[in-house]
Amino acid sequence: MTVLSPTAVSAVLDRLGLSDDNPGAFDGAWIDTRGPRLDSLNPATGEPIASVRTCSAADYDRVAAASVAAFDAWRHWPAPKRGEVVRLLGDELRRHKEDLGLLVTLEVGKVRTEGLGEVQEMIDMADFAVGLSRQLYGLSMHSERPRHRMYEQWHPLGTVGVITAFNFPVAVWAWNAMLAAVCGDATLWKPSQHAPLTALAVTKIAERVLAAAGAPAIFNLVFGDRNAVGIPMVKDARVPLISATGSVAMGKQIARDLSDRLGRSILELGGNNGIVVTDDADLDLALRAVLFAAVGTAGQRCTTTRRLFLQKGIAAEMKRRLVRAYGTIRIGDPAEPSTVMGPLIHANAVRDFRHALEIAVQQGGRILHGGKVLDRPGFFVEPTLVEALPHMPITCEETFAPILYLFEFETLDEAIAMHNAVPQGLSSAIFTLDLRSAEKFLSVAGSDCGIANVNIGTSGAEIGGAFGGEKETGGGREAGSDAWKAYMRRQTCTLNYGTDLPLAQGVHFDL
Ligand code: UN1
Repeated sequence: MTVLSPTAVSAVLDRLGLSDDNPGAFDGAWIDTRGPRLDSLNPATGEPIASVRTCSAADYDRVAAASVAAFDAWRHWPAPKRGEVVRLLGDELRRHKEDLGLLVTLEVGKVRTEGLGEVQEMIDMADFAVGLSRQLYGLSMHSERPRHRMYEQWHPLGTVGVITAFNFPVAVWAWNAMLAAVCGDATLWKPSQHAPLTALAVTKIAERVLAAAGAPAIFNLVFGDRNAVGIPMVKDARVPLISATGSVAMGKQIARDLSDRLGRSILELGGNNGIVVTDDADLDLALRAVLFAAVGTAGQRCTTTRRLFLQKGIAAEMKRRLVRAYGTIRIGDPAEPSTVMGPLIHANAVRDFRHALEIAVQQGGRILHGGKVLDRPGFFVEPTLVEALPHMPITCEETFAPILYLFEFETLDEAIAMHNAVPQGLSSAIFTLDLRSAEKFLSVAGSDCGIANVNIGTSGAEIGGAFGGEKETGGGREAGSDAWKAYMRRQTCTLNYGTDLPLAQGVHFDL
């Protein structure tokens, strides 16, 4: 059951230009692709919403060629003019925020506010990229040679292959596509198999904006599985950069394939994020942050908090509060505005949840709350708290579900060592009111993650910072700060305006 009637759902699909049977590729025109049809399911009901035709390898090839041609034209547009097109795209996304947000809820099960947040993240990225279009700065250097000038400049790179996951079905595309667009690149998007409709809807909006602006079709889409689309794209020498979000196993495969052709990558892979709570922490704040970070999005963010380290003095109290709060989480229809936690994405995710808990118990873990799959249609589970022992192997793995492992510690050094003792390195946080503890956590002897926070949780990063992580998270950085540099090629230029030819390093080459 969902609060959205079938008529309401069809109205949203209509307004976003989606039909019962949608084409799965856009290269400037919507292509009648040749791969099998795939239903997009509503994870809250298990029922199909609409279907999309997937691409064959030949379809991929055609779209990639068109994308390269679009890049060829687009790169000559001045960057601020490219920014103007991105500004129009941001405006159009604002106009469709409600419908797109609802579609995110329908297709991937995010609760309403998170579905809308996803669209807001695209809008924020558009705004950021517009400003950036006038700030693609290079440095100038003082040459060691007389009457020489040295500087660097940034040129467009090419077509960027963007592989996104179901959990941020459009925001992560925007992280890449908005930057790529102002940098003068085209994007070739392979959306998640579980979220094709939101990708189609966004591409249709982008299509209209590009056409109205007289811009080349730089936002391309290829919907299909790894064999038809993913692998050909990663191996395609026409695509100089692959930006991929997904599992560590997927990232390793991509890295291997790219190394064969020395292609570039931005990898955003698994997280296993921890929060440290010290004895002096503001426990009210810590509790609220842990709830959002561990239970929000049903535990399906790469930034989800999966491990909680509690100092001995507050551990019992925090556990009591957590168990009480977990008991009040409203699980259910994500389209219902009061729901806090929606479903997992599919049946396999439910199986992984069960499996991880079985192993956790075998390894000595004790379930304090939750652990069950809900007996209702769709893919719902209980948010779960597990008292864990240090070094339980399952706690070193990322299970994409709302399971939070609880550990205790005595000293901050011990907490940091436990925190860092996992292969992933995405996001981390400490709750403390002590300046020394906070600074230690942020210091070189502290968290080894790409993101480290004080008195806020591990998830829900703003777009203004560079997003990404270390170790098996893959090392990539997307969104804000200077992440744009990955989407351009740097050229170092030395210009001689004199009449002599002095050599660098004092070398003489006299004939
Ligand atoms: C992801 O889960 O792939 O920081 C990205 C966050 C979001 C992005 C998560 N802004 O939680």
